[in-house]
Amino acid sequence: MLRPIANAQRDRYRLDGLWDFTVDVEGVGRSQRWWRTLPDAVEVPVPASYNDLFADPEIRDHVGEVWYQTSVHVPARWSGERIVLRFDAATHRAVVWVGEQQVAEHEGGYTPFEADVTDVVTPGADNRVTVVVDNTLNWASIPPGHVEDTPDGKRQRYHHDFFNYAGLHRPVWLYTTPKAHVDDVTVVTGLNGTTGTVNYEVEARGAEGLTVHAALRDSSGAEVAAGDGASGTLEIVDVHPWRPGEGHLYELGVELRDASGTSVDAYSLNVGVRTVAVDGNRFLINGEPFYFTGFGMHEDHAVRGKGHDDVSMVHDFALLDWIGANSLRTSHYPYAEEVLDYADRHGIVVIDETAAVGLNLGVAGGILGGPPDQRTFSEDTIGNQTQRNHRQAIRELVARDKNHPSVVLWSIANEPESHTEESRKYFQPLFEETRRLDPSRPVGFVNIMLAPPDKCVLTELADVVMLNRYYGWYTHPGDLAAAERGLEAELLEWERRYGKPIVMTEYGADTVAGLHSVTPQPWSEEYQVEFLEMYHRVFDRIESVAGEQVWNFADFATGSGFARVDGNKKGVFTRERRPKAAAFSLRRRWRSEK
Ligand code: BDP
Repeated sequence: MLRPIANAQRDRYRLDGLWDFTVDVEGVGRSQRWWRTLPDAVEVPVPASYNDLFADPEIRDHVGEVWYQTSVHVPARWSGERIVLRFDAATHRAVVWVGEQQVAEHEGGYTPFEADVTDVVTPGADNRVTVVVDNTLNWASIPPGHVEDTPDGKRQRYHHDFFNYAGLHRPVWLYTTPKAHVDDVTVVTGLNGTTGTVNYEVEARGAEGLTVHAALRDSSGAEVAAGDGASGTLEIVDVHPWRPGEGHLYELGVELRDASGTSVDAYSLNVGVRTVAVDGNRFLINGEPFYFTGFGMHEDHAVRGKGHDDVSMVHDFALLDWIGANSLRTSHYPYAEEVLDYADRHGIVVIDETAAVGLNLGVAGGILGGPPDQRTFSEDTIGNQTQRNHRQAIRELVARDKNHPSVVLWSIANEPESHTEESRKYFQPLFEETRRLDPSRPVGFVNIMLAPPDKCVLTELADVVMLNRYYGWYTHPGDLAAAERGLEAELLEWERRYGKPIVMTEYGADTVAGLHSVTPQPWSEEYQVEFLEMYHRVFDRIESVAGEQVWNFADFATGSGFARVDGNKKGVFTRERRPKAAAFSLRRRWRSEK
């Protein structure tokens, strides 16, 4: 799905700002047709999570629907154009009305959706847009969860370890295209010595009789290659590749032209020419071994929750640069498209993850020990409908992110149950689907410590072994010598059995900033430093380790639990992005040695 752009043929508005907002506490909004008027509305900012805006637990912990409404003036000059309303994200599902008419419905909280509203809006007038957003997680949703009816009301339960922020987290757009328009572009790049190749494929709508022209320009605007036809290969002589640390980009412009050569529609996107491959136990970018350094992150900030904002994004990337990180994982859901654009431009490597987290009833709130009597995969829990939604989430992720050079690896789930026959049955078709959708990138999933090398039945389906391990925290807390032995033995076993690259996608220790200890004790800054250094000694002894991503970049909000003090404290930075001692130790390692 292409992002809205503005050029000679297209226009766009961002509908960000204050919208009217009502929490549907009684669940009556739909029957009372709140798309007409929202009763007792307050104002909320879009984009943002709504949970922490008000000093009100009823809003913060609401389970169910909330309503957003705004009015947008559609310019008269837009009449005759195709007009589209796009939501970059509505967490976790939404229904949209323009005026009286329902125009869109979407399941899944982290991928965009849009509606052609050409015949619904009135150009030259104000038009009412209403969205109902539902934060409920059920057994079929991605991520899954379930709602408990208690004497005190509904309670949302889930098996992942971050707060269930909800709302309109990302920009909302009203944009135009010509009626005959470019609907999708897919780009796959290659390198052959000093020549770069860009395979492109254009899908157009309403474009009978029109031809496609494609041209690549370098950063000075000079054309370096061009071709005609809805698909083709463009060659760049003396190519400047995209590579980690250097986000060199070309611009691909595609045009629909009529018989006289006039441009009817045009679309352009950034292209980084690079290759990705797995060769034995090495992860290759442009044919060269790549070692991931960096973090699993979260879209998480005080007050705005998961709301995207460029200020925080630029600052987070500045800290990644400061510390010497070359990569990140979008744990545990697709991040805002702005983040991937930024990573493209700055040469940051991305492991792109779906929101399939918590598909594991052996875990509760990120911690081992869920309800013992329930099976993860069953008709009453995670079943066929979940799998359908999961497949759809993968489709939407690949459709959205396939053209980003920064994305080098798909992660189709975080820490699912992966040691049972049922898990194999659930996941095998999803691996196949991901490869079918994008044969150009490796595919993996993130393995949990409950499924060691001799028990995991999914790793053989993956190109890369991605592991989250907590030796020295959830096992052997405070005993780093025993932790070191356990970690090394396990990694050697993964290496021996699979011969694939191993990326440690999580390792970390909760740390209270400012808590110090002469002998390194868990929760102290000194312990976090020694813990990470122990892991690094082990990684440096094992040839197949192809990357290290610390859990987590920053402290983040979670649901309530006795092991979470004001959230998860495994950040190397605090939630306000102040460094803990570990930040300096990582910086020494990543900026000098790695
Ligand atoms: C892992 C999860 C991550 C948690 C982390 C932790 O992947 O989301 O936050 O553990 O417990 O299980 O800190």
